Amino acid sequence: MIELHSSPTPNGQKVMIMLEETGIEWKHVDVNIRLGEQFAPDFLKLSANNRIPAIVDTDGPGGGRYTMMESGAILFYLAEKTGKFLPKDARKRYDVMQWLIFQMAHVGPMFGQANHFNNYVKENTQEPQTYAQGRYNNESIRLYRVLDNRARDSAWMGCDEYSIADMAIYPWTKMHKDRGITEAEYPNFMRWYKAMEARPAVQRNNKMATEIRERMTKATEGKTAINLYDTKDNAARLASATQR
Ligand SMILES: N[C@@H](CCC(=O)N[C@@H](CS)C(=O)NCC(=O)O)C(=O)O
Repeated sequence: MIELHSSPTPNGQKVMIMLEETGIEWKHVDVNIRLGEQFAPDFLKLSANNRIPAIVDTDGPGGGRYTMMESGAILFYLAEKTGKFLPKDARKRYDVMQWLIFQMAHVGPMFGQANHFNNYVKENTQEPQTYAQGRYNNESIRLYRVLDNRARDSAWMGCDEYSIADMAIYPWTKMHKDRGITEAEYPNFMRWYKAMEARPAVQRNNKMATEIRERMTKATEGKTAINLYDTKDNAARLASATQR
């Protein structure tokens, strides 16, 4: 049984999609990052970097509990454990690795920074971060072009088979309309995106993500949400949660 300690952000959802696709027994353990639950000492034992997602496999390698952080590593782990969505053929396997790591190294960090500065500016109108916004939004658009080119040359992002690379990329691209990505200009990306949305496991993920988000919003009512924009605050929270 896999416990997913997480929040339904893109990094959380990619693991949810994999769990739904494989049909493995799993459950979601809510870690409400708006309430700072990622700094709780018990969660830090699973994820030293105080970030979701983390998993606990109650039947890990060699038997017994095994815990993991980092969503990309978790996808490789689940693919190897179940023998699904990471091709055995060497060329396809390495292609999938490249595109999954492309997501981890570029799509996630750049889209994440673009979201961060766009939202920061919305909530702190007195100090617009125009340079940072421009840098990360422009880089995000360039990355959509890379994805469109890849979808022009390959049925799926990793290789000619659906794989963990697609699951890693998809949740990050859900906000493509807000970035001005259109079917006319990015037809190959949109072909792939629609193929993703047609998958029952992806549809189940999207429904679950909404339900979990609603549950977490309810849990936040009447409580003070933490300021995720202030890294000094986060350092102080982490320092108080961890002992050397
Ligand atoms: N490279 C990590 C990134 C994880 C990450 O940034 N998680 C975010 C949510 S998507 C988080 O936990 N944020 C909480 C915080 O910043 O305190 C992964 O892919 O697992």
